[in-house]
Amino acid sequence: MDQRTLEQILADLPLGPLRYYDRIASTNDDARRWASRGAQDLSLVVADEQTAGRGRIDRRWFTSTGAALAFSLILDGRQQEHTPASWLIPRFTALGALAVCDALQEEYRVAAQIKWPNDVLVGGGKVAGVLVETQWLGNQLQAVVVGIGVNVSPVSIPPLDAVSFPAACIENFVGLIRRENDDLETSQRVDRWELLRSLLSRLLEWREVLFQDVFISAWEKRLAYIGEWVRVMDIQSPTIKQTGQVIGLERDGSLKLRTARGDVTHLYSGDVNLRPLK
Ligand code: BT5
Repeated sequence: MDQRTLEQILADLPLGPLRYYDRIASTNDDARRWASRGAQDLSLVVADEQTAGRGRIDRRWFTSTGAALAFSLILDGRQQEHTPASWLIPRFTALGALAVCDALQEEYRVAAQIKWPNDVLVGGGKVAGVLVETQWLGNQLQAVVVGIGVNVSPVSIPPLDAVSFPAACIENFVGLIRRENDDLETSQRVDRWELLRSLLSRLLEWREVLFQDVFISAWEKRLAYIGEWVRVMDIQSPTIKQTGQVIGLERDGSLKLRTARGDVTHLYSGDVNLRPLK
């Protein structure tokens, strides 16, 4: 891929300027630097390979060359002047995750779910992760950087000992799909750049209604483990903070859990990992 070709592929989307790299440390780092120098709304950083891709609390995110999507979209923070600061990270994380789910559904009929707060699962494995970071100047929000990594082909799946939750990739599911009007099962390769286009297009649509109830219900419909019991693990240490049954979302983006005693509690912090109890 090269910058000009990618610009052409994305030409029908109302994006800002694009930066394409064959290899970069982290698209989020580049996007944050760009944002701090006043990047335009919807500026986009895309890389084929990341050498220091990041997850939450600086955990490693693997992006191998030619096999995955890694990009960061810069959104102008001034549009969020009236949004409570505590809503920003959960809501924009869900924006990225929901766009991934929709694109997979629409392009490939692959059913994906959101493991609160920031993972996209297919067939129980993690195919994508979202890292949202905010850029402030004093108490003025300059930008929201939405970083998304998607595992597309099998080589994108990190080694088992490098991940704390089973990883998966899209192509392993697309081949199993029977396409409409087609008697044969097709083993179709996923075009990463078409996937990127579709994903960004869904993201732009959802952004228009990001703080409306319709967004919360779409997000809730995609939630993994609804009705199931989960362990809430501290992201820093392998300790169980609590267990509960996932019952849905609150308007502020917190996750509602019912405890064994029947009380409803809310999970606010993104610094947790959910694990099925079984
Ligand atoms: C995430 O963090 O899942 C957010 C990942 C965001 C990556 C994008 S790529 C573009 C942009 N630029 C960046 O530098 N980052 C963003 P978290 O929930 O903390 O998950 C991190 C954990 O996922 C790691 O500790 C591993 O266990 C696991 N992991 C790492 N790489 C993976 C991969 N390719 N597929 C599945 N799991 C992975």
